[in-house]
Amino acid sequence: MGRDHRRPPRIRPCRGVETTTGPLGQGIATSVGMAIAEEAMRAQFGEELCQHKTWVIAGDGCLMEGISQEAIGLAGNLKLKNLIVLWDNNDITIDGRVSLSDATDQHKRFEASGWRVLSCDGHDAADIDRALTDAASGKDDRPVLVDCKTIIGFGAPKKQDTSGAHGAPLGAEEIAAARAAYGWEYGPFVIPDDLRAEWNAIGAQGSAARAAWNARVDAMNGPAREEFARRVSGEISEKLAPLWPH
Ligand SMILES: Cc1ncc(C[n+]2csc(CCOP(=O)(O)OP(=O)(O)O)c2C)c(N)n1
Repeated sequence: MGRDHRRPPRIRPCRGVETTTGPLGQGIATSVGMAIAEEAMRAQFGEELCQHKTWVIAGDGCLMEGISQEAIGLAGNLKLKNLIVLWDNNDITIDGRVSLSDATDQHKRFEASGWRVLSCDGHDAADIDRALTDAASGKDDRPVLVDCKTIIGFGAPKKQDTSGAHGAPLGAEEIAAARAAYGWEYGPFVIPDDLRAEWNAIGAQGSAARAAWNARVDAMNGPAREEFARRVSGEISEKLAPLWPH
């Protein structure tokens, strides 16, 4: 969540992502707000209509910003059990290794703030699946940090695990070597048909649940339905509207 610190958070930058942020620290703070909204909606409209996880991908930089502590502390205190943060723990920032500027033990920090902490190998799909299944199981009422150990620029022989892979193109030579390391034989932006079919099948897994949810929303009546629709659409309430900058 650290693309461009001059730009404000972006709403729905692509399908499946609700927000991204350039300013480090704002992403994790926004996600705590989203998880609070989920709790509030569930309390008011019930689990049949509101019961979802807030999934976050955050880098070292997001966790280094001061504001992240206020957000993490609030999430732990409020027991936001449906908040799951995947920490891209690659040990690299824009200027070099994290250890240049920070020696925080993030596991102890999150645990001290009331979070559950899990770990996985961020390059091993089966291990990621294990950790995410555990994180989503709702074993207790704490928000969850999943420490995903990763290598930035994985596969690029000279630039991997360095800040050289952070924000600049890898260059033709490194790209060719990384493709060879992965055994990836397709051209740029080509998605092979079999992989596309598998992804589409995974995407379709939730369609029955979605249709059932739509039916439950359609079955709502009266002012509750109007209020639910307004909130989901993001329209500001009459009470708040006068206070909102235009
Ligand atoms: C508040 C703020 N300060 C500074 C920056 C500039 N900046 C962009 S990326 C970055 C480092 C981010 O490191 P990390 O989150 O570890 O990302 P990775 O190197 O793993 O891609 C910095 C300092 C920013 N985006 N926001």
